[in-house]
Amino acid sequence: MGGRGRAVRAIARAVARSVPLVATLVLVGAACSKSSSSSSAVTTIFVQKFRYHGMPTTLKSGVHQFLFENRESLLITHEMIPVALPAGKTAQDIISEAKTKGPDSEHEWLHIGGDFGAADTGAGVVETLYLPPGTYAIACWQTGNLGGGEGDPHAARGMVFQFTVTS
Ligand SMILES: [Cu+2]
Repeated sequence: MGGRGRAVRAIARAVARSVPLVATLVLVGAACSKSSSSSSAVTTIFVQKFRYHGMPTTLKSGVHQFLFENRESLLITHEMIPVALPAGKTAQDIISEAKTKGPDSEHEWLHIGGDFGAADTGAGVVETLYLPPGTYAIACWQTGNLGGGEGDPHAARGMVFQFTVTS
C-alpha cells in the first residue's frame, strides 16, 4: 500500500505540473494493476456544462480513488471538493448557501479530503479518499464563466452532487 501511496502522490504531482492527461491515465492504470486491494478501482468523474458525470450515487465504505476531469469545451477552472453533509442537509442546501452567501459558503461544509486542486479545461486531478459510511457531496465553488470572466460560484449554478456511503 505504501508503494501505491507514493505512486498516487507522484501522479498528483504530475497532474499539478500539467503533464498531458494521456500520460496521467497510463500512470493511474499502472498504479491500479499493482494493487491487490479490492477497493482500488479508479472512478472517472468528468464535468461538462457545470455538471458532474460518472459519480455513483452509492459507494461502499473504504478507500476510493477518483480521476476528476474537466471536459468543458471552453476554458474554465472547475474543482471537485468532497464534503460531509450533516444530518438533514442535502445538496440543495449547498446550492442555496452558495446562492445567498457566495464562494465563502464553501467553508460552512466539512471538507473530508482537504482542498483538492482545481482542473482547467483538458486537465485532470486524482483524488484519493477514505469514506466512512455517511452522506456526502462533491461541489465546486470556483467562480469563472465559460471562456472568461467571473460569476456566481458554480455550486450556486447547481454544480453539486450528493452521494451515500454504505458500510
Ligand atoms: Cu466548477
